[in-house]
Amino acid sequence: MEIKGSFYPFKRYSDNPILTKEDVPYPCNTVFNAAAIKFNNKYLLILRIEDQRGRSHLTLARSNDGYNFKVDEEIWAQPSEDPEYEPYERFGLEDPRVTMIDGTYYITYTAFGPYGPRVAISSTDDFREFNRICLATEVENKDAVLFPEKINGHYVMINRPTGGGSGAGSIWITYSPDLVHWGRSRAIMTPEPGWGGSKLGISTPPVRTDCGWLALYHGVRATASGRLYRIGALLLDLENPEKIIGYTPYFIFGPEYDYERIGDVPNVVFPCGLIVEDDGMIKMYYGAADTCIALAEGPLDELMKICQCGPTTC
Ligand code: M1P
Repeated sequence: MEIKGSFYPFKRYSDNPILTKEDVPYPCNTVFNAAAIKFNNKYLLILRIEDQRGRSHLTLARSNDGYNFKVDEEIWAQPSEDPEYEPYERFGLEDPRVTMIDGTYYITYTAFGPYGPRVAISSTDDFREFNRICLATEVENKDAVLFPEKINGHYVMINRPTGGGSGAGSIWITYSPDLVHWGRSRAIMTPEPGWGGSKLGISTPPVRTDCGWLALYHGVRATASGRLYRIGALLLDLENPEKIIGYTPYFIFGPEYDYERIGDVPNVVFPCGLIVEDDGMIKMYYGAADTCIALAEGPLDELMKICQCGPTTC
């Protein structure tokens, strides 16, 4: 197979990590796995912050330049007390991702409770209100992202149900007329022996490019000393997003530095947010070792090139 471009398109920011628990203005255990978006010309991260009970909530951080963030004093979203949500969010809100659709911002997150993890969706127009829309899946499902526009009249979500059998840890796609009722679900990518052999999950919301929907995904390999989380990229057909038209069969980013190797969960890089700048550079915000947040940057065209050296191309 001919490899076009670099294996490693992302360069780490020299002052990584960009956020640690020391930057959070109240006591907590860790800050990691943040959604990212530009709002009112500012960079905004939706942080997953784990408290000292081991339960997570969401707090916003803001920046003028995408590198230096200030964390809000107040928590933005905590487990709901509404009886419809409470049993499913009791243990926390985890791993947010954000997508703008028709001017409204939609947040997908993992609602975690006694029955297990399930995907929830909320919305906001102003990043003040956090309006719960629904619990979108049953349990044992997480790593969900929404596409930034309806496709063929439907909202589209990618997520990762787990379960026994050969379907364990595969990436799935599902459709909805109203963001509440989801169906026509099918698996689009399943683990193969190698760097993502144990499970896969989508990492970042799809970005429209001329060639297809571009998204990052994570692959997990179970090793003798624990799980290793690394990142690949994939391209989905613009009209038929369940069709993979290119992907990196190798990982393009993995834990190397101490802040990625050492922490509450070692050897984890876990992006939940991508921002594509006007000059074609991508900012990838990722949780490192489930303990802090770091940033890496790379050119979009390089990422597109290496996606297209997978088994299929557009
Ligand atoms: O500890 C690594 C990651 O493990 C889970 O991710 P996944 O279910 O995709 O394997 C999540 O808890 C995630 O938050 C965490 O970073």
